[in-house]
Amino acid sequence: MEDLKKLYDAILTGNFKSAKEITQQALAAGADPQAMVQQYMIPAMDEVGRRYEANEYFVPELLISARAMKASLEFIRPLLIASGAEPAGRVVIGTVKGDLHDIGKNLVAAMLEGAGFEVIDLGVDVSPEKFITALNEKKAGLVAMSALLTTTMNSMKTTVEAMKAAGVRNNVKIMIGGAPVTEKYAEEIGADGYSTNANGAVALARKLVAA
Ligand code: B12
Repeated sequence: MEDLKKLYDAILTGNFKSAKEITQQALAAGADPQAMVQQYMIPAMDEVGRRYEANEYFVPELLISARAMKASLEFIRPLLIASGAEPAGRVVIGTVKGDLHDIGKNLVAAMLEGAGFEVIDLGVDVSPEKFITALNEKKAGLVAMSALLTTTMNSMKTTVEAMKAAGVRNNVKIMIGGAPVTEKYAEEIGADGYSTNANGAVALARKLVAA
């Protein structure tokens, strides 16, 4: 699959048109979708994350790479589902109640998807009840909450408490993030982890599903 190095490059450089074309051509030529994801696409997003952490890439580069990854995954996802390949984990993600900021949340969702997680994105202004319903329906092992406002951070606490009251807290790992969130706050509300950025979110999710 030598020419699939081009797919790696297209994702790394955020060329979504190329990513789409190469994916379609490779699949038509009989390439193995799982190998494409594992050997080229996830490594490309891992490298994007590494560059971001090294301050070689910034938010715009992350976003365009994530867009290229998504473009390619649109063709691959149905084939993976049909083949019954197991995702790395299933994550329910959303921006908490009262909060409409979704750029960071979308980035985290895209990076998780790029890392092989199945992501159920509930959008913004997500109530505790909506998180709980999705966790029950989708049998997700992870929940990821985002908040950008000091005033809406409290919705994370309310959601954790509602999860406890609904008896679902012990079935899931909880990760939180967003600019005002700190490790101390994560501990305070009883979340299992927090990260300051999308790349760290992937490492955290991998750690939490392995625990
Ligand atoms: C864009 C923006 C908006 C846009 C949002 C558009 C959108 N679709 O998201 C709009 C214009 C709608 C908006 C509205 C408001 N905003 Co605003 N907004 C911002 C701004 C400029 C950028 C946020 C952003 O996208 N950052 C880029 C992303 C990539 O970073 P990020 O979100 O932090 O995400 C990263 C990490 O935090 C982490 N992460 C994020 N989520 C998660 C989740 C998990 C699980 C993990 C592990 C990690 C993680 O990974 C991400 C990627 O690395 C910030 C200022 C700033 N510089 O942060 C203000 C800011 C957040 N907004 C602010 C305010 C006050 C508001 C308004 C109340 C303004 C108003 N008076 O109407 C409203 C609130 C609306 C609402 N109810 O939510 C304040 C918040 C102050 C505070 N401390 O509470 C800020 C800080 C601006 C300021 N300096 O005053 N806003």
